[in-house]
Amino acid sequence: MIEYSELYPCSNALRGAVTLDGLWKFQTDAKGEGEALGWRDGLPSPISMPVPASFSDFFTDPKMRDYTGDFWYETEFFLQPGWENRRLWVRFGSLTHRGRVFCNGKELVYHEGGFLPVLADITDSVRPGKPNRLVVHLNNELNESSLPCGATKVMPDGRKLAKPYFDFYNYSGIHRSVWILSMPEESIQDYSVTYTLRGEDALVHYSVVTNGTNAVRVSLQDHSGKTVAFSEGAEGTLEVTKAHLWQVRNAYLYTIVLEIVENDRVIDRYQEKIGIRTVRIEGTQILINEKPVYLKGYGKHEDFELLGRGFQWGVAKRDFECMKWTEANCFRTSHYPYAEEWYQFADEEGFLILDEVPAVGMMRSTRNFVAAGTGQYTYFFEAPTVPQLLANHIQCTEEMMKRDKNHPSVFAWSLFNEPETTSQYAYDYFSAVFAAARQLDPQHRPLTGAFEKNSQPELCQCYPLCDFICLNRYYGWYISGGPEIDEAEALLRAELDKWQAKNLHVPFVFTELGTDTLPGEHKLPSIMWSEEYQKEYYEMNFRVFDDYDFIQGELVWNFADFQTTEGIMRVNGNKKGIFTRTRQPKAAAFILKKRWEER
Ligand code: CKX
Repeated sequence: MIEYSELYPCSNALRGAVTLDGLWKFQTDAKGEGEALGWRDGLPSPISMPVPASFSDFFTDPKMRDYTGDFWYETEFFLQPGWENRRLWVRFGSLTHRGRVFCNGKELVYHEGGFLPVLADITDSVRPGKPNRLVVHLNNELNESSLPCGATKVMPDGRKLAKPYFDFYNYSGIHRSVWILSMPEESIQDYSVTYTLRGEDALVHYSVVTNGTNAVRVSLQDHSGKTVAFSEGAEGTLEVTKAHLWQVRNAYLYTIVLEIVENDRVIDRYQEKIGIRTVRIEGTQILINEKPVYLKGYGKHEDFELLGRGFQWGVAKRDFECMKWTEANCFRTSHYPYAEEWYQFADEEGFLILDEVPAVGMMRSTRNFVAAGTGQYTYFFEAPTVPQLLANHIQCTEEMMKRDKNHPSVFAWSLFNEPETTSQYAYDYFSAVFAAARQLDPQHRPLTGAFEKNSQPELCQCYPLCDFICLNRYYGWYISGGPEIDEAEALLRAELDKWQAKNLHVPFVFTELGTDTLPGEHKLPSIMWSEEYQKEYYEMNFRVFDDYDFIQGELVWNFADFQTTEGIMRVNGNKKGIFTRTRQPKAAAFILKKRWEER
């Protein structure tokens, strides 16, 4: 279990939070000798590097852009006045893919996994009134027990190169904000909420974890700041009369205020926005607040020009505006948990999130998308790295659920993307992942994962583990594309008929479908890669979906063009975006907009 608090930084009269975002020092360490040479005490010849951002796309030298191995970041900070006798933490939104943190030369924490927060208690390492040196030692190599999976190739000159088993660039660095947090000695560590709807009213069941024994009290404020419910005790229920529900694309957020009270004095306070809503699956329907919802939206990436995977509020804002313009209501955090700010934004905008762990690349192929799209078979789970992979997978799932559990936007958890699922090994592996995950979410949200073409109804061993079934299918692109699109339609219908014949009575959601499309490429009649073909492909797929009532959602691939590893199948990245990488619509965007406005 994680001993530290994953709560998002919050500041008020009792808690402080300041970011260290800005220009840091940076140095690569190709020989991995920085540790022995004492770089924890300061980098010998650094260059400057923006945080948060991936380092890759700032460089003009390809060897620096594709740098794989150890690298270091460093910055300096002062404590704020009044922070001398406080408990102090440093919090990284993520360190990709693994990192070790040092404060004034003292090693504080090592964390594996590049997409979830890393925290270290710096209380005993900092010097009030003096500059404090924060150094981070990172590594971005891929292997078959890392999430995501891949390999690291050593070139004849000794240089390392990432060989992802996945179709997105191996962006690395400090991608999310870094915070120094000041907290009281006795503090709120965690909280969970679950909901019951009772006619017009709602019950908010809460439980609060602190690191002390003093009393806890909890209140709920409405949009205007008025307290509408109050309760005492670390566990309890807030009764909200005439509750405003958090609805899809019509969000209402309350603020929950948690306090620790010692002798009538409040010694810690944590406040966060929450939304009252329920999630349930009934037969083939996904119910939010007991009403069926059809998922309309996208698989996304954290990806943008120059910044790579670095979080930027401006990019998030534009993405939500574009998604709303098409009347989308949902996105999948393919293929890793995103920066927490995405979830806060989705909470406000009423978007549903299918939250995904970085369990991608679980097929031994560096052109995995081809294997996955065409149904080529590759074993994976028989490999000897499995015990460590499984441990990492469960740890990631646990950290993601702990971090994201209170967001109303998160309606379900995706525990994998396109692994090999047809062997007994795969079943054993995923049974362990699902069993662990079932214990973790206080709201018991549905669990699923995205299945690729190999995972056919007669072969897949793992779909029974899922509460609803997500299909990534490319009939008309990887299979029977262009002039063979009629055949593609027949093949898609044939597969759906087989699923239907199984009478599973669960919802199915398409979590990927799409065609690479070069913006501005026009052709009449259409050919593959043209904007016209992207439209025709979607029209065909949507026509089929509408004939199967167990299909309860369509998350198209991808929201926007995104960067990948170079190769003969990718022209400066994956071009399946409905929007370009700079977020301008391709012609198919208007097809989606029309369809989703009417659905
Ligand atoms: N699915 C058939 C995983 C995504 C890829 C996508 C693609 C594949 C398709 C597999 O990460 O980008 O090839 O476009």
